[in-house]
Amino acid sequence: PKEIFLKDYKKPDYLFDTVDLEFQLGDEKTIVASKIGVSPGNEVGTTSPLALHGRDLKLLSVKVNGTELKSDEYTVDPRHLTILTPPAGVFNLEIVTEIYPQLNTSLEGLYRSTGNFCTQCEAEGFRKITYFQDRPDVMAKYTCRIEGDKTLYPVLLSNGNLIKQGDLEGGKHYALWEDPFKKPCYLFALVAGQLECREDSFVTCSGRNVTLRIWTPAQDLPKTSHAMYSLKEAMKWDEEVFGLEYDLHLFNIVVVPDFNMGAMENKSLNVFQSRLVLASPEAATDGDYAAILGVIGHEYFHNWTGNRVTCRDWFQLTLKEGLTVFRDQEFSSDLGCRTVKRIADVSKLRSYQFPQDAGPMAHPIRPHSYIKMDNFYTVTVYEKGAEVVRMYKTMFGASGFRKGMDLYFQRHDGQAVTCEDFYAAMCDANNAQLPNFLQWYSQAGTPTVKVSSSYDESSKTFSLKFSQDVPPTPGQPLKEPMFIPVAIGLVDSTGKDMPLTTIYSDGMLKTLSNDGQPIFTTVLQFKKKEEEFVFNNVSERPVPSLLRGYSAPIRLDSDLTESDLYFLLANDSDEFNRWEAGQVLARKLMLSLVADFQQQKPLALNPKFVDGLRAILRSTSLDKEFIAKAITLPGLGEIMDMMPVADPDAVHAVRTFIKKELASQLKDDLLAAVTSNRSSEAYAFNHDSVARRTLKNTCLAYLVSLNEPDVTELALSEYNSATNMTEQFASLAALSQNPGQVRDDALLDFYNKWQHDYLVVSKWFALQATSDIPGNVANVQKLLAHPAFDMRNPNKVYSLIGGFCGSPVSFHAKDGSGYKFLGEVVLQLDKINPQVASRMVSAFSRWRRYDETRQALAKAQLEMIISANGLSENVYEIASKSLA
Ligand code: B3K
Ligand code: ZN
Repeated sequence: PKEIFLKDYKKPDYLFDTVDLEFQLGDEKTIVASKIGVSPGNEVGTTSPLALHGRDLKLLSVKVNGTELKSDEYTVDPRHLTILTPPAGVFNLEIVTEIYPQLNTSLEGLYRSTGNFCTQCEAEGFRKITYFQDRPDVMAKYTCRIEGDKTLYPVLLSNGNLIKQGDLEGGKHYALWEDPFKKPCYLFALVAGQLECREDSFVTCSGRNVTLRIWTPAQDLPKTSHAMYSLKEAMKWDEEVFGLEYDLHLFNIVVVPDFNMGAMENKSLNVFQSRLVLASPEAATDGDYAAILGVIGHEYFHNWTGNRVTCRDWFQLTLKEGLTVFRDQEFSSDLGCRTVKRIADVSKLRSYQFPQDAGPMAHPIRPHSYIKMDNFYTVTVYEKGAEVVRMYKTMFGASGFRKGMDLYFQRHDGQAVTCEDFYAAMCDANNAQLPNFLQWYSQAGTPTVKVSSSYDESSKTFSLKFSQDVPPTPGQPLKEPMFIPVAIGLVDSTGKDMPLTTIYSDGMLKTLSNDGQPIFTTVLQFKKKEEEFVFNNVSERPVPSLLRGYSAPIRLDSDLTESDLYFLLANDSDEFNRWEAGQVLARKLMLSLVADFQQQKPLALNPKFVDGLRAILRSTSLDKEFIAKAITLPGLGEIMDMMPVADPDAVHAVRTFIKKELASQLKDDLLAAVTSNRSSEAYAFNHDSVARRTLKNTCLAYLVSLNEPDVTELALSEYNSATNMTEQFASLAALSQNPGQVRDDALLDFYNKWQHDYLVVSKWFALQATSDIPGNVANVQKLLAHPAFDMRNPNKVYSLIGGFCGSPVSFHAKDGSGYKFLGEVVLQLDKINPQVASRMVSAFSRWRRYDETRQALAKAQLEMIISANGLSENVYEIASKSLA
C-alpha cells in the first residue's frame, strides 16, 4: 500500500470546468456517461498525461473532442485511466463506464440500500462511479441526467435544481438536474427509488423562498417532523449568528438505512442514515433527538463551511470538519444549555480523542500522511479540530471571531483552501498574531500544562507559574511549545469572583479592565515552555479557577488542594469548572481506590466526596441536567488512560463500588429525585423536560445498582409505565445492570415490543453489547447470529460490535475471548465493507496499554489479521500502525 504525504501536494495539471453526467440505472448494471470540459491547470499549459482515478469500473469507451481514442492512446490499470497525450488547450473528454451498484457492499460510490440507489463519494468514492480526477481542488459545474424504470425508481434526485423531467419508452423516465455552484466531486450525489417526502419551506433573510424536503420510505414520514424542525432552526441560526444564507431554492435530505457515516453534506442533497433523522417520542430517546438536531445542523452548516469554501486536499479535512463541528456545537448550545453541552463535548474529547492522541494512531488535526483517507475521519480531526477553532473564539471573542469568518468567506468563496488560509483570515481580521498557534495543526499529542500558584501577602500579588509539555507521538519525538489560551478567574474566600485589574506577563504590566468595568475572567496567552503571570491588587489568597469553560484541549495538572477543589465544586461562578472540580476529585478518588484494590486493601469512600455530591443533588438552583452530569463518575476509559498499566477489572470494580456506595448513602435523595421528576405531560424535546428526564434516569440507574427488591420494583414500574423511549429505555438499562431473571425477562419483553422497528432493535443490541455482566462475550457471540442482526448494515455493526469493543470489561476479558471474537469479525467484515471493518479494528490499537497477558493475546489477533489474504488497505493501515 502506498502512503500519501501532505508535503508532496501539487496543483492539478488539468482543470475540469464542466461535468455532464448521464446515468442509466438498471438492476443488473448501470451505465455512466460523463462529458468533461477540460482546460490546462497552469498558465503555460501542459501536455503531460492526464491520469484519472477509477476503481471497480468497466471502461466502455473514451473519446477526446468527439473521437474515440485508439488503444495505444490511453492505458488502464486497476486504479487509473491515463490519457497519454491530451490536446493542448481546452478539450472535451467523454468516458462511458459500466458499474454494478447491486454488488457494492462497501457503501462507497453508487450502491443500493433497501432497493433504492444512493451515492457516497467523500472522500474518494466518486472514482467508483466513473474515471475522474478525484481530488477536492478540482471543482466543476455539474449537470446530471438520471434515467430509470418509473415504477421501481419513481423519485430521481441529484444536486442543484431540477431542469427537466419526463417519461421515456419502455416504462422509463428521466430527470435532469443542474447545480449552479462549482463543486468538487466528493459533493456529488444521486438518489433514486421509492421515497416520499415531507415538504416545508423557509424564507431566507433576503426573502428567498426555499423548499425543504425530507425523503424516506412512506411509513417513516411521520417520524421526520423533528428533523424538519431542526433544519429550519439551523437555517435561521446560521443567518443570525454568521450572516450565512442558503443559496438555492431547494434543499433535500434523504434517509437511507445503510450508510457508513452519520450523514453527508452533498450540495443541496444531504444523505443521512436513518438514526439521525427518524424520531418519535415512543421510539427515540432524548439522546437521539439531540443527535438529530446536532447532525442536521452540522450537514446544513457545511453548505458554507465545506461546500462554498472547500478543502484544497484531504489533509486539510479539519478545515471543514473542525469548523463545522464547532458550529454545530454552538448551535446545540444556543438551543439548549451551554454548560451542559460543553460538558458533553469535553467528556467526548477525553473519552475518545485523548486515548487516540496517546496511542499509535496519534496524528495532528492536519495529518502529515495517510494510506487510506477514510481512516482519518477521526475524533482528532473532528473534535480536537473543533477545540482548535474554539480557541480563536476564546481569543478574539464572539465579534472578533465573526469578523474572521466574514473575511474568510470574502477571500475564499468558491475556492479550495488550506488551514493556513483560515488562520490568516482570523488573524488579519483581528490585527493579531498568535505565535505558535499553527503548531496545533502540525503537532499531535495532548499537551500537559502544569500550574503552581503562590500568594504574596505583603505585595498583594498572586502568581501563577505555567509549564507545558507536549508528549512524543509516532514520528514526532520532539515538540515545540504551543499557544495555549487559559481562561482564568480568582475566587475569594466568600466564593465570589475577584475583579482582575492588572497583570505582569512577558515582563510587561498590562491593564485588564480597560473601559473601567471590572472583569472577572481573563484569558492568559501562554505560549512558551514556561511562563509566569502575576496578578496585582489581590486582597486575599484566592482560589484560582483555571481553564474556565475548558479554554484549550489540554490536560491540566494544577496544585489545587482537595479543599480548593471542594470549594470550587460548591462555589465557582463558572459552572463548567464546578463540574470539572467534581471530576478532578472523582478521578483522584478512583485512582487511589484502584491502587487499594490492586493491593487487596478494603475499599472505603471518602465522606467528603459523598457530602459534596449530596449538596449538588439537593441544590434547587442548579440546572437539573447539570446535576445529573455532576453526579456522574468519569468513565472507565478516562481512568484507565491515567494509569501506567490499564487495569479494566480494577477500574470496573472501583467504579461499581463507588456507584453502589453513593446509591446506598444517598438513597433517600435519589429516590426523591426520581419521584419528583416524573411527569404526566406529553413528551416534548426542550431543555427543561430533557433535564428533568436526565436527572430522573441518572438517579434511577444509581438506585438499581443496589440490586435490592424495592428499587428493582421501582425500575420495573418505571419501565412499564413509561410513555416515551427515553424513560422506557433508561429503566431497561438500569435493570440490565444486574444479571438474573428480571434482566432476561425485561430484555425479552422489550424485544417483543419493538422487533418491528430496526432502530430500536439496534439500541437493544447496543445495550447488551456494552453490558459488563460476567460472561458477556458469549452473549454477544450469540447475538451475532440473531435474525435481526445484519453484518452489511453499519448501524447494526456499530451497535453490536462497536458497542462491545467500546466497553472495556468484556472486550478485555482476561482469557482473550473478546479479542478473538473481534479478530474473527474484522476479517469477515473486511470482505463486506473495509471502512466499517477498519473502524472496528481500531479497538485493538491501544493493546500496549494493558498487562503482558492481554498484550500477547491482542497482538496475536492483530498479527492474524495483518497476515490475512486480500486485506483491505483500510484495515491494513490501522493494524500495521498498531503493531509498529
Ligand atoms: N463529511 C461527511 C463524512 C464523510 C466520510 C467519508 N468516509 C460527514 C460529515 O462530517 O459531515
Ligand atoms: Zn462534517
